[in-house]
Amino acid sequence: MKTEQIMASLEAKHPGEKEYLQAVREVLLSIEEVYNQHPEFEKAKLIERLVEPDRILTFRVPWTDDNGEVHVNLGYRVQFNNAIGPYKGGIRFHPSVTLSILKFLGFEQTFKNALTTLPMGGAKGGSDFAPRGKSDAEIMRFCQSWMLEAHKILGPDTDVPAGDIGVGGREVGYLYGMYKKLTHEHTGTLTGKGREFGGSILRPEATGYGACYFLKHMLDDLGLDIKGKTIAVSGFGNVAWGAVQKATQLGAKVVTISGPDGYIYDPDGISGEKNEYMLELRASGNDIVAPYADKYPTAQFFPGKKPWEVKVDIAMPCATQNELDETDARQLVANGVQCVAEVSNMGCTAEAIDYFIAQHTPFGPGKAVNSGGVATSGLEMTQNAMHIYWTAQEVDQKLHQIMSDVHDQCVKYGRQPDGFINYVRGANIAGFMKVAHAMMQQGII
Ligand code: 2IT
Repeated sequence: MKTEQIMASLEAKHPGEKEYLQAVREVLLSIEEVYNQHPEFEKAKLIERLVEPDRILTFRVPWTDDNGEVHVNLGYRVQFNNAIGPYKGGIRFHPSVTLSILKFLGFEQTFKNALTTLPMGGAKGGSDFAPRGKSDAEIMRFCQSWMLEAHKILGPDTDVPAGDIGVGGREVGYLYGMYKKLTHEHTGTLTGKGREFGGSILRPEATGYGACYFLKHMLDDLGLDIKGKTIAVSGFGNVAWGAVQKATQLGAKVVTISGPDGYIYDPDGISGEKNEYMLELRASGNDIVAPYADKYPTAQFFPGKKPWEVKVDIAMPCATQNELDETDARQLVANGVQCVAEVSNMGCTAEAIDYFIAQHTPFGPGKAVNSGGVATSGLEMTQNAMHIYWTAQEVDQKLHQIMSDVHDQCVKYGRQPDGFINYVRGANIAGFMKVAHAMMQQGII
């Protein structure tokens, strides 16, 4: 495989799809060496088949606001790869959503899902709809309209969506309600559902919890203890909330959260009631964190800035793609950061990751660190298929085991002769090898 040659051809075919091209390049560069040890992969044009999604559904999503005005958004479902199981991956509602972003997310999801050890293929979907400031009734009508089109290609053994940015328990409920009405079935075709109708009790916390379990393994390997460590978290959504809760339980102190308006620095630590207040801020629909500093006088609000300028032991980006760049990486390293666990999908730019690795700063990539979210979705699928219910304790125990297995796979493929673990390489190779072997056994399709 010649990465540059494949990239040139992809750039020509998909000009301007910068996030998608960024995600593909990162994976190709790290698997090139193992790929070249398998001439049968090259002969089967494995990479050429793997970098293009199986199919993409794009559609128009018309909806009516509370004043009777009609709006039209774009809807998508990118079914990327189902070599190891039914398509699986979240739905994102955000004005920044483009086909490029959903293709990058679907591509990443394919490898992430392979890492979870569960049989799930990769997909992603969503819309450029902006939930900010919308009423509950508007959100419901939008979700219903999205599903009216998308349900045609979904199914419990075909394609199982879940939440992502802008899609939480409320939206999954509305989406599932319409899916059920249209198909006359109750087979659990979405995950992240309410626990009253088949949802996993731990799904809301799972991404953040899993990220902290992974972080703990990273620290264990370094001979460090999470207890007493200070952590900078970005974002203030579901994922940040779960990460803050678990990190605090494990004895760390989270000192930042952030929103599109800036970041909050709270040297006393964000925990307990303060962490729950974060959910209130989110539910307000305004998408700002500034009010935190009005409510809690120990905290300071830094408008328009990112939390990576704060001196901390650990950084956990939990917001969105490319939220941490090389300048931020340099600042964190200069301030003595000991470990970076990327929780958002592609939260760090390629330059930031290269810098961390060059400095031998342990860096866990999103597809490994945040895989506990989709893994718990996989457990929800199992519960639904078996018509059973697992307790929080049972789910947490399984999640623990999965994160430990994901970490082991990263170590297996990422440990360098000098002992440093290149988690990016480890996660990409482990995820790729599983998908590659599955594709090889299924022929040219
Ligand atoms: O990025 C992700 O892994 C998710 N948004 C969760 C996907 C899922 O199907 O639970």
